Amino acid sequence: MHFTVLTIFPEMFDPFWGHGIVRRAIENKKIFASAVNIRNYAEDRHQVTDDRPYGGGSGMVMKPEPLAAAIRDANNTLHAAKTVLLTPQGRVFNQQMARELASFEGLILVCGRYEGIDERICHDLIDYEISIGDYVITGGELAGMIIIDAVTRLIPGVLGGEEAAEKDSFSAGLLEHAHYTRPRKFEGREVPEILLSGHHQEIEKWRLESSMMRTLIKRPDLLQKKDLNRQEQAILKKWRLAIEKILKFYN
Ligand code: 4GY
Repeated sequence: MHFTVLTIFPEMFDPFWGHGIVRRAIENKKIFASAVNIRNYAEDRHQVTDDRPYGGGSGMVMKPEPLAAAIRDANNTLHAAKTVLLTPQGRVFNQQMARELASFEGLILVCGRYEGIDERICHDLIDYEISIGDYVITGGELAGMIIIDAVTRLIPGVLGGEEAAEKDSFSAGLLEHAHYTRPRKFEGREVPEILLSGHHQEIEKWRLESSMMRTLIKRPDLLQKKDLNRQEQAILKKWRLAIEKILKFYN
């Protein structure tokens, strides 16, 4: 996978490329990543990338010419890449979209600043408009990092066998089970006994229960979307009944 980021702040990406799993993926040539300064494509002496909005008002808009030149150049270098604009007006990013993006050979991520980019860029040169959530940040760079991070860990060979992305319960539409490590007793609170037992089948059962219960309590919307197998249906029924009992007690 090739990532090219177009931004007026390419230095923001240096620490991102330089740490953790993203760094390892670059070192092992599982991903190729660069951040390119849109300013390099500005033709004027002062390399201006913004201008005042037509129709008036406060703030500045990113000029179309440098951005178009940058996108076209990236597209010529990265054959068959998809272009992604990070914007609160895009489709809200999720794991399924991460999987789709991971299937492409290259991604060109366009990071806006100021009040936004000239509308004609969005129409002509952008394949996907993606939002990382319903809030506004000061530029597309952090959003771009989130997309790259989520996509990178899905590239085959990026995670080790133990960490593998298919093992995430989120990829099965559930929240992760609870995790514990040493010590056995921390501030008076014990690790669940079953996790110390060495009964692998029982531990797997406990983890599925933990996943399902947490999803039911914290993110019931995820259960609505998910196809449940027999075992999962049984667990869910049990927890719903248990919750119902508690609620009855307090009524
Ligand atoms: N939310 N998801 C987001 C964002 C900032 C002005 C256009 C978001 O993806 N990007 O809030 N972006 C704005 C800042 C230019 C992007």
